[in-house]
Amino acid sequence: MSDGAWKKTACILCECNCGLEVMLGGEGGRHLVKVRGDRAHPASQGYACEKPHRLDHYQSDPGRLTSPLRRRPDGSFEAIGWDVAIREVAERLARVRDVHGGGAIFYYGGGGQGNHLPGAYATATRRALGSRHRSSALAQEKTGEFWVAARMMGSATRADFEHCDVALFLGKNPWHSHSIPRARVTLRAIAADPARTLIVVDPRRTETAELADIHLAVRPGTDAWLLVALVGILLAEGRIDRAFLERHVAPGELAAVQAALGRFSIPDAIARTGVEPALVERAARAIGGARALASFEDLGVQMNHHSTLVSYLHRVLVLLTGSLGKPGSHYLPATLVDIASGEEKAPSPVAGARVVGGLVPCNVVADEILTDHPARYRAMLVEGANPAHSLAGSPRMRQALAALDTLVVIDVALSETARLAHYVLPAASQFEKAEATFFNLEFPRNHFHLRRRLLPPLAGTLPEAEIHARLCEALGAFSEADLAPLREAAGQGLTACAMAFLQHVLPDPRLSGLAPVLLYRTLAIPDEVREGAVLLGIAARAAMKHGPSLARAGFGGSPVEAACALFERMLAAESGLVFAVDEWDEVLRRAPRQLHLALPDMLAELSRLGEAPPRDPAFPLVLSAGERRSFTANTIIRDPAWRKTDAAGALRVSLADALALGVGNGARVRLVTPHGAATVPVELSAAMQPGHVSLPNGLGVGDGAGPPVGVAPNELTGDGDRDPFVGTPWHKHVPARIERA
Ligand SMILES: Nc1nc2c(c(=O)[nH]1)N[C@H]1C(S)=C(S)[C@@H](COP(=O)(O)OP(=O)(O)OC[C@H]3O[C@@H](n4cnc5c(=O)[nH]c(N)nc54)[C@H](O)[C@@H]3O)O[C@H]1N2
Ligand SMILES: Nc1nc2c(c(=O)[nH]1)N[C@H]1C(S)=C(S)[C@@H](COP(=O)(O)OP(=O)(O)OC[C@H]3O[C@@H](n4cnc5c(=O)[nH]c(N)nc54)[C@H](O)[C@@H]3O)O[C@H]1N2
Ligand code: SF4
Ligand SMILES: [Mo]
Repeated sequence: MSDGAWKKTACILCECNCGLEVMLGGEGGRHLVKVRGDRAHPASQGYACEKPHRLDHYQSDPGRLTSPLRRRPDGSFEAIGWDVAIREVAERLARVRDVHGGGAIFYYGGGGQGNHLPGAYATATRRALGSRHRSSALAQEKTGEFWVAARMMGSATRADFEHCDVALFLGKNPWHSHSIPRARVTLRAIAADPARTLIVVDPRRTETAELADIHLAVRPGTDAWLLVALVGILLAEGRIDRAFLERHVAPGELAAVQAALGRFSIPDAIARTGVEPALVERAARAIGGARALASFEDLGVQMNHHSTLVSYLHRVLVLLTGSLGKPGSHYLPATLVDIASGEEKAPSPVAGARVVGGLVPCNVVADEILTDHPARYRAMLVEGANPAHSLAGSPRMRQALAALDTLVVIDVALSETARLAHYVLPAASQFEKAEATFFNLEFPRNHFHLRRRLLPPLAGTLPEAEIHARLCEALGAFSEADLAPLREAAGQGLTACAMAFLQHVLPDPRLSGLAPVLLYRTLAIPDEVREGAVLLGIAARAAMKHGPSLARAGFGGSPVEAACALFERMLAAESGLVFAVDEWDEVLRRAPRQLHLALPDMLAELSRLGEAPPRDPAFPLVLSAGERRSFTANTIIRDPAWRKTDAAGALRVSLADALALGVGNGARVRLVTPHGAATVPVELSAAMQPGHVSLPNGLGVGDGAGPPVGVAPNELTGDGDRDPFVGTPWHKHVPARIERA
């Protein structure tokens, strides 16, 4: 039964966060009994894939936590009250800070596919603790792209697939993984139009590749060679945008790239990819002849050999073809929060690893803990992430987490990481508080969606905003006197609040870092959007940075007026809103005046691209550990019953390999890598090429009582297998063999 009313929210299962309408019902009216796409959502416009219809498996998971937990000396957990939990967590973290300095307190997470507000509030707790080092999943996928993009065009770009005539997907299967709005609609439209060309680079014949005009089924791990060939052909045939290059790139840089690529033989490069030369040439000519090229690289190349080099060569292709700043090509969106910073910070304290965008490479986290180095991390706060499962080399990650003086986990479930914690703080679900993400990267109209709370928090849980406010209070980070000017303004309307914030909080270095919780504690806003308080500060920053874009979206006037108007609209717009409207010529104004085609470190890396290291004959196969499928969504939904298909998470194997091994569909095999072994059912797949096998992402989670369902991919990976520049893992290229079970 339901109350018959559709309520607005969004899907939390991938970064698209499609707008949804749901009906509540069932026991206590707390279940999501009906789900459909929300036509009023500015980006998804009613679109939804198959996954959110089963979102109640998230909301109503029987494993939801309902009390803070404290670890006993024997390793078991006891339930404790919130006051005790907050006091003891604050005391333990403060002790680490006082003895070893805030640098010893490491923060991981801050939100997943649907929830970024916790990370915003956590900045206050981190400030109160003096915590300097942090990371998140972005530092095991995107940091290489961010780092080269920042140096080449100022920032990472996105592309306008809706209006491109050539679409290129590198190591990405958007049919399942999405990442662009209404992916299947857009893919079908490109495929159906004879004037447009869809190019997919993937060893597998994916659902996206099935739709493609050109499928370049490279041998796993050879994308750098493919890009050398594609760029080489464009240069050799002069299919480059000279006018664009003359305007935006120093002439010496084109010459440097030409020289570096001129050292390669194109036929040899193509031969290494295993693709038919005529097909590579066709792709190069389509790219070189494009009116507008939109391209997207993802995990197939970013979690693979040469990942940073491939990110670089991909951008060389974009710049050579002038695919920046015109409709249908790449753009730099107006953002609310810059989640794609490629700025380099001080290296990590123990391993000395390169830190991009403030994120320590995930693959060195264990190295930063498992050492007697005085600057090692001794405490960790994990929130909305499950690193014991999601980061490379789970056994070593567990060892590292167990070596910490204090591990605090904020989660809705007793995740693999939470099970190792000293304290677990149960969060309200994403439908029991206001939530949002900063994954909004559209152009020329960019949107934002603050979803309102649909239900009161499950008894015993708290929204993260409240948890961080209480932690800051317990740490003595601010006093009632600090709140007084904001409290006083609260009675006089939003403009007064914004002015008080700008006058009393932002200029005071002690208070500015605490801004999120100060706003949360003082702004008078409805309960359904209470956790949106931090957005006033974010709107103020956006008004200062992107004033004209906001003004075109209807938020004009002085920065304070614009920020207040935007903030009010964020709170009111149940389906989300367009907060920025741009013009295409804005893109090249937003980028640095000089774009960079030649990065010396990447050209040096290119010159080292040579013979592949010999393969260990004990592991003749390449395992891609973590494929996105119809019913995978990281570890957001833990109950395997949510999967309509592939509940056990089969290992996809080519027909040739299955025949050679003598295994049929459904047979259980032992999958062995240098790092571990697992038993898994086989699915014979015509999409796989011989020598390549593929495991789904996000399986191998359980309630801790029985064995987990499916294989946890990182029991089979190791954190040493990583990119030399930014430390991203090589999960799509794990040496493996199959044994008959
Ligand atoms: N259904 C679903 N959607 C999701 C998610 C989910 O868990 N489930 N997760 C979300 C997240 S967090 C992310 S980061 C994105 C990731 O989205 P994608 O990167 O699209 O996802 P994957 O399936 O991991 O990898 C993409 C492709 O890389 C290919 N690949 C493997 N080896 C190689 C290679 O050597 N070269 C090339 N070119 N390709 C190779 C694989 O065959 C696969 O088809 O998906 C998001 N969307
Ligand atoms: N081998 C291999 N490993 C991979 C990948 C791969 O392809 N192969 N993919 C990687 C990628 S791209 C990513 S993005 C990561 C994802 O891995 P993580 O960043 O670790 O994120 P999730 O698995 O999404 O975990 C989300 C956690 O948040 C919890 N949660 C849900 N809602 C809330 C809430 O409202 N509040 C709080 N506090 N917690 C909540 C969930 O219970 C879950 O424990 O995995 C990575 N790991
Ligand atoms: S595309 Fe992503 S956000 Fe949209 S409905 Fe599917 S899983 Fe949810
Ligand atoms: Mo991801």
